Amino acid sequence: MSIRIEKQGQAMIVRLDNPPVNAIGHAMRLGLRDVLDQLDGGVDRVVVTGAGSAFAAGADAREFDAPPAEPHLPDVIAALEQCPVPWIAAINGVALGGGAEIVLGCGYRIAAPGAQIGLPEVTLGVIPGAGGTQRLPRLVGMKAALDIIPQGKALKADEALAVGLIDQIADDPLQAALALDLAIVSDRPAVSAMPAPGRDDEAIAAARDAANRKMRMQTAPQRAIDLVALSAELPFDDAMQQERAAFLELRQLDQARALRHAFFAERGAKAPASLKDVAPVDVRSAIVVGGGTMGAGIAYALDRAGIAVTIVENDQGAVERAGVNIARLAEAAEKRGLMSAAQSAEVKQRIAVVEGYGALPAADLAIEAVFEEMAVKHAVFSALEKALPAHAVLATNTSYLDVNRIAAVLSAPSRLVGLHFFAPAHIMKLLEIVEGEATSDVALATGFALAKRLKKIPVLAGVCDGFIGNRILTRYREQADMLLLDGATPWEVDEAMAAFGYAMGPYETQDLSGLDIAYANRKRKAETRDPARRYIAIQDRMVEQGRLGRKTGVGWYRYPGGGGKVVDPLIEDLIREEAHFAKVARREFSAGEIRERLLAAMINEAAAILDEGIAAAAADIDLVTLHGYGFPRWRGGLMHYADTVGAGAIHERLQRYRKEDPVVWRISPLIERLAESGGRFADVKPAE
Ligand code: T1G
Repeated sequence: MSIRIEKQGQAMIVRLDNPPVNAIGHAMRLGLRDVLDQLDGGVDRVVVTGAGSAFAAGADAREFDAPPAEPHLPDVIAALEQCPVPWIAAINGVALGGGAEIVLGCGYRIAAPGAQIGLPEVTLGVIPGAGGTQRLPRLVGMKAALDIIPQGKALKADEALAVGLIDQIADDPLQAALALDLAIVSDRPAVSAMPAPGRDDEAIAAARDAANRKMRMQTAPQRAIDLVALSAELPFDDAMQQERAAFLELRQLDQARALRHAFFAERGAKAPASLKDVAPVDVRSAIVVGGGTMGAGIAYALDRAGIAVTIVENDQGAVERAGVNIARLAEAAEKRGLMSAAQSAEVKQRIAVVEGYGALPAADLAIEAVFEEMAVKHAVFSALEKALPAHAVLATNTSYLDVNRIAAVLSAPSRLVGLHFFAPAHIMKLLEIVEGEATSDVALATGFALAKRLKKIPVLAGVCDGFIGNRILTRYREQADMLLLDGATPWEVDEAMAAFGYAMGPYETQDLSGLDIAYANRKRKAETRDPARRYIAIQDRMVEQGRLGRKTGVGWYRYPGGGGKVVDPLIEDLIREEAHFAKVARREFSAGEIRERLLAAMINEAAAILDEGIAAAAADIDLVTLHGYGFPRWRGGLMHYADTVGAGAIHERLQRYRKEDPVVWRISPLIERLAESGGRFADVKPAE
């Protein structure tokens, strides 16, 4: 029943017990109601606590697609709040969402020092639906409640004590609850009976502004603010009805469905079932070849995961530069309070940087992050194969070179796997794990085990140009450039995609990363480019004019200093000139059409990636677009969004575009099949 009951003297201990994190499902609500129904005179207190490391992770979000089943959590909490026997919360671990709302319904709240209490419902596109919007402001005041709920914050125990959310911190909250003098509890009103907070228009306005900035275009945070504000206006029971109605409405909206999808997709990102009996290499020591930005970031991430790491560079100057890069990362972490000065010094001292392969430790894993040139990669792997023990897994961080061709230089190509990190490697959670034709199960399993240790989100990718993310990005950028030639401006494109939910459009993003990277990529592919495919040379001309983006102070935009950007009429002239050479009759594009075309181009490419088996599932493509390419999280990822549009509607758009250019708009057969069958990308199974 997800509840375990234990009598100790006159106390009844109720353990919320639904491993692994005590999500509050129907069974637990029934169990709590049974406790309330069966309480007899022999009990002077009920202590509610969590089994295992969590108190409760909140309502079971897997139930949100089904009709609500009684008893509803707000009713259970109201009953425990009004229970003649006082309920005391012994908060042993995370108490989130409905877990925190149970705590708010209790008469006294004791937390362990490491506990966290919070109401993160807005991160799932809903609002606290079991009294949180009404009890929290009564307990901690309007301002503190508006700082917690609209951004889905969780407070550490000391922070919760400081705002009055809990009454006490104890090493053993259960024992403290059992020993509590009940007079303290009986003398105080239930939280719902506490005086309503005063209205605080300034705090409300500040909360709305913060939500507009940090949770732009999201519905739930604004609705949460409405409800918290209501706690100053309406009697508790009336406001509770509005809270309930809002929760039931929000949980069925696209945004909540998308955020739930993202939440569960992230937790489903694990090694494929085929590897379940494969023992990965136990990585205790690793080599990173290349101490540039990426290599240093990877080395730093490995060190933070407790792996002994040595960076290899090929001359003394590069060794020193690598040391500087590591120092920069450690000092930045120290500045942000993520580590002490002593810890920062230890990192700098612990991460070794050596010249050449002469005296490497017997590492279990090597990751190269060197120049994207096949000959350079081959030299590195030949040297690694000689220098490391035979069990060591060899990994390439290449963004787009052919992993099979890289592996061909090895006498044992099965040792090689692609580990495509995203910059900054110690922060970005996405890790594309690329399976070459020869990659062994052990090498692959080692990649997934490493992702888990680094707390990254692993996505299995097959070998193709750009794997999953960069292949989609290439189509996104190509289609955007075509819109420029045909009549749009870079700023119209950026504004259109910002209005879709991206923090930044494609052109402002390119200015950030630098136009020279894509330029080199286009040059690399020049000989194999399909002559029948329309080619846009705007960016080539920009790079050749030295307009590389922020790093040169001018790219698509001009950056006059001070961080701002301004549009640059010279770019419009350059685009018009290219259109003239291409004999293109330019026209206006609405923001809607810009969005439709760019998204259709990405979805079409993603469908091909899925159909070819480069990605194993649509949800994997969602994780890549969410965690590597800035796709708005409240849209759930590219393929989740595509399913909200529907394959049929996408197919119609592609058919229209194909009339203009049958090469660029060749329609993925998967989209044609789904349009025909009415199926969803989410249900596409990996090709056998
Ligand atoms: N519902 C269903 N399953 C959940 C869950 C939840 N709320 N939280 C976790 N799980 C599953 C998760 O999918 C995974 O499953 C396993 O538990 C371990 O999770 C009425 C409406 C608590 C900080 O938003 O933030 O309450 O992969 O890998 O890293 O007002 O889970 O093992 O099959 O994340 O230790 C509000 C969501 C809900 C908190 C633990 N609560 N959870 O992190 O483990 S809405 C939340 C988390 C609500 C009320 C409202 C984290 C965690 P599997 P995990 P973790």
